[in-house]
Amino acid sequence: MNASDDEQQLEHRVGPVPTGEPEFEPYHHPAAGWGAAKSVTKVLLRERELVDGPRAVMKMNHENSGFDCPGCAWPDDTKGLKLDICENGIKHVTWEMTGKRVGREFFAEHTVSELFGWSDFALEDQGRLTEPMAYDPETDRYVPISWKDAFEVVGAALRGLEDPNQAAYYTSGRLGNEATFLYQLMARELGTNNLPDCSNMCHEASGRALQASLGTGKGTVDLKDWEATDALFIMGVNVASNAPRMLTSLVEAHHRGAKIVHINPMVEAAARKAIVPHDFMDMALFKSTRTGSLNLQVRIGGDMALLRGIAKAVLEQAQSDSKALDVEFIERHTTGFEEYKALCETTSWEEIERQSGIARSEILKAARIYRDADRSIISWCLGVTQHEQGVSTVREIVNLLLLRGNLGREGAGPSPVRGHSNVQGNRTCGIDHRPAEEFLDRLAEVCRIDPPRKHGLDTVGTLRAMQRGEIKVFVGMGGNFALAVPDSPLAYRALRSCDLTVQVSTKLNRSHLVHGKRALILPCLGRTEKDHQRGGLQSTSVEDSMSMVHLSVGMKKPASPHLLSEPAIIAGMARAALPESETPWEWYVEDYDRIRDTMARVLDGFEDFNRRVRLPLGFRIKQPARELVFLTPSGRAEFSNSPLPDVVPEAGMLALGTMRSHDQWNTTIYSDSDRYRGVKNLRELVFMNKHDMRERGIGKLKPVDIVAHARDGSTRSLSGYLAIPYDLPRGSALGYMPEMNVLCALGDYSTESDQPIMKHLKVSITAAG
Ligand SMILES: Nc1nc2c(c(=O)[nH]1)N[C@H]1C(S)=C(S)[C@@H](COP(=O)(O)OP(=O)(O)OC[C@H]3O[C@@H](n4cnc5c(=O)[nH]c(N)nc54)[C@H](O)[C@@H]3O)O[C@H]1N2
Ligand SMILES: Nc1nc2c(c(=O)[nH]1)N[C@H]1C(S)=C(S)[C@@H](COP(=O)(O)OP(=O)(O)OC[C@H]3O[C@@H](n4cnc5c(=O)[nH]c(N)nc54)[C@H](O)[C@@H]3O)O[C@H]1N2
Ligand SMILES: [Mo]
Repeated sequence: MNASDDEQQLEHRVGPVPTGEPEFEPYHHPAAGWGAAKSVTKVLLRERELVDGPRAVMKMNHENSGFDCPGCAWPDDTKGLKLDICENGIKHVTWEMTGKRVGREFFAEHTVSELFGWSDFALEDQGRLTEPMAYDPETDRYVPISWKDAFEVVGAALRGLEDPNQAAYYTSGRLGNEATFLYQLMARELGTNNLPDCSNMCHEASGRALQASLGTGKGTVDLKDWEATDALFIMGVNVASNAPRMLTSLVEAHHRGAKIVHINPMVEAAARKAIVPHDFMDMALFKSTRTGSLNLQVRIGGDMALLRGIAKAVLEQAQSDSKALDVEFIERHTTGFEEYKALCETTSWEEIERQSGIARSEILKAARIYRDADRSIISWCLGVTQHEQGVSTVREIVNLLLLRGNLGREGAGPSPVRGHSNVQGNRTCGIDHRPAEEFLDRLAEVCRIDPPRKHGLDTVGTLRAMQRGEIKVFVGMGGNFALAVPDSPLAYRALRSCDLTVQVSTKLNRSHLVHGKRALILPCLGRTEKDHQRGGLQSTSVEDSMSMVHLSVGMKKPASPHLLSEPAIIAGMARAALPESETPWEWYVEDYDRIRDTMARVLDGFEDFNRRVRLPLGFRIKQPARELVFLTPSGRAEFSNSPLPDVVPEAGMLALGTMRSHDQWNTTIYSDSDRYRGVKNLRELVFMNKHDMRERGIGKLKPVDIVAHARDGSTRSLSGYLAIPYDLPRGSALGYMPEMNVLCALGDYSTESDQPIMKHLKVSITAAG
């Protein structure tokens, strides 16, 4: 690639070329409902899937038949009866099932340099990849390669490394459990724990915080708890767009009389009212339900102060109200309460109001709801985690829950909303750059390998190592690493410095065009497709946000006869890299039950895996914290006591968060509209408070320059973005990923979680010069 590397703007569009003028009108309709239905029809038409699309949707997320919706990690309806679907799940599935194909003729027609100039939307819009391709530097084109030769290219490169740590193996959270297990086995048999994954960018903070506080790195509640709770606190998640099936739970909760508190700088669509997507009577009657009791528009990064305020209020209440705290629970199950109480007392209300951006009277309302609820659930996503203080904030969530014994009983507990459909399963099944010793011991014993003990690289670590020239081979098992990671120009340079980049993918994306000296595209089956191996039709398992593991079986004819399954591709690479390996790679791929039998012996909670995963709703992985068993050093749930960070922007500066629009799936863009936020034909925008705009002389839909100031003093900028006056706290601004990844400095990752700080950039915004 010869595109200029020094520019900070992305050198290509991400979204489609707009078909009309940018528009913005605040949205006042309920979430889901007919707007969603219309949007689905448009996508089905575009993907030429009007026949198969609806049929597939009927098969999605059904009790022990059909495939797991790859759209998100929200659990399936416990009753297993309803059609549990949503607009964005349908879009996501039809995106995979598209009738369009990108074959060898396409690659013969276009050089990689030319394709690099295309938008990311246009790249994926070409359809499904059909056969393995290798980069030919002579012609700057991808040319067909046989599977055998492709595996040999990978094998030779890996065998040729001086040190196995010169390779990194990235996982995106779509990968099923069986492939995940084989993938980490391959990396570790080769001798490295370099297993960066997308979770390093989303819920690393949640895992570390829950582990430290409760000894289990996952949420403790399930859907039954959601159905039983009295109060829901929904923090930093755009429910209607990113976890739409949660809308059903919110509507049910409201009907039951439960209170729902939304904590978000934006009043997102789900914080007002919703129409249950699969409730056809409600749809027909336009009957919407309120899904919010209280909105707290916290400033960016202000969640920890807000939580501290609620805790402070509950502790104050306890002076005159013997039921405000669950004293018995605190005494029996926790440690560190006195210190935390003292910390809450010394944190002043002025400080809490200033740091959260919320008036004390509003915080007291939330505290009242929390105090009056017998059972509370606190749920969160990226608005909480992608910050410097992500771990401390999640621990503060747990602190608040512990005060009233909201743990280990029905209807109560922490409930992180995970991202990719199997990102939680990936970690459970061994994708961890900091693996536990006990896990490695079991792996060594059962698989008879000698796994490395030294910790490996995560996502940020991999990019830094590439920058230093220490990574020669990069394998991307799904995802779109180049576009998803921070500091795009640096990331592009880093990837281009590799000797070999390998992408296992379903669709053409940026990571195929930002490549090493040699490069391979290895196309795989999607989750909706039939996976036939010697042992017959195979299924794979996935784990949802609430630790339920169940089977997913494809039902569609593969997009091309040349596709291989992910387990088969991993086995092919592993055999080529490890010709002498005693691991029965080929035998595993013949029948995934065999992989599961090995997993049952290695992984905690997977005993009798093959039988239990075939139970009607699968099985739930044991959650010690749920049973009030705390695998912490003290054997108790541990209160944390971190000081509040200073998150108030300096004079003239703003805090900028990067997030998704309604019509995108991470780096996959469906359109340039964001329906629930009232935006049309525009992605290159920044949402701002209207006073912040006026102060800077910026008009509605007028162009601005954005300069991000990194910790090391360097700056990154974007120009020509259009400002949208939005109901936001002063000092807070928001815009879209992945475009805004150019503003995220690689060095700006959380010292608590190593997660890139994607929700809190320090920026100055001025009217375009
Ligand atoms: N349709 C669809 N579904 C998806 C995805 C997708 O791209 N499209 N992505 C999947 C993945 S991988 C993930 S990780 C999840 C992501 O799901 P979300 O966490 O909902 O993702 P974002 O769009 O980044 O939204 C962040 C939300 O946090 C709010 N926010 C920003 N800063 C703060 C803050 O400081 N405090 C608080 N309280 N809130 C803040 C924003 O206003 C926004 O509502 O969704 C998953 N599901
Ligand atoms: N600035 C900023 N950056 C962010 C975020 C943010 O909030 N702000 N969020 C971060 C988060 S939470 C995440 S999870 C990452 C997302 O990072 P990734 O998971 O790396 O990216 P995706 O966009 O989900 O990957 C899309 C690609 O996956 C491939 N794919 C789809 N289905 C399959 C399949 O079944 N198998 C295989 N092998 N490939 C498949 C397709 O080729 C598609 O192009 O982005 C992160 N980046
Ligand atoms: Mo994610």
